Amino acid sequence: MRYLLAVVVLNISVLLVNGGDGDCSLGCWTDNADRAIAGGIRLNSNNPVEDCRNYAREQGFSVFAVQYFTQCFTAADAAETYNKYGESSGCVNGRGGGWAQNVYQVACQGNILTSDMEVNQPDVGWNGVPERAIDGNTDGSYSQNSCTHSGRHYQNKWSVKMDDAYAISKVRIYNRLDCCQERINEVKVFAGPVYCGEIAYEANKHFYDVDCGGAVAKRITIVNSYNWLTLCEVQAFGELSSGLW
Ligand SMILES: [Ca+2]
Repeated sequence: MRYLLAVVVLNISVLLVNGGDGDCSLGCWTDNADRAIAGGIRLNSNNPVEDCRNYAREQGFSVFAVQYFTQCFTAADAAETYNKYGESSGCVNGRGGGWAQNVYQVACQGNILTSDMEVNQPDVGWNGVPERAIDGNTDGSYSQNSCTHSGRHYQNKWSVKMDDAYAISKVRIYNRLDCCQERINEVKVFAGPVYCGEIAYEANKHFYDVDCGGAVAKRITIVNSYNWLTLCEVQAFGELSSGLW
């Protein structure tokens, strides 16, 4: 049972990476004439993900899907039914396909971090200033001036302070790709004081997602113990928290 659960969790995380916009997606799922999401096509649009999200939000629904490139599906119980016919590999560019639908969460806000936030990095080397990790550019080539760089110290840190408290679902870190990729191994992520997890290095992997489980925080801190710390981009996902933090 524990093994089965692990497989399911693994599959979901893979789908989150591959399903459309990566941040708000629940993956690509099969549909048929007896619709997985009841209610039929709600609208057709050339900008279907945004328009369908807005429509679903107006209705008070939590989940919607885009199918066949322009079609919007949503329903009050979409979150319970969207996966009833199993996974599909037929989705293209986040807009689904024939009998294949990209499913999204309505409330997902995308990347919380913005380039005007306050960042901190005690040690800077090779002009790798901390602002580079939130400049909106995920390029993994150091020559593009969009990756941070520290010297080699114990407990190398980078942090960002958000304007409000968020329940952090996950933090995404884009690694450098032109050199020295392995330095990202065992980099640890914290949401406020809560330890979220650490990165296990894989060759040529551009980004890593670390699950923070909804920890409420105003600050995200990334720590590399005795190695150079380079972050080509940091993104965070979650919901604005109404808690008193
Ligand atoms: Ca960057």
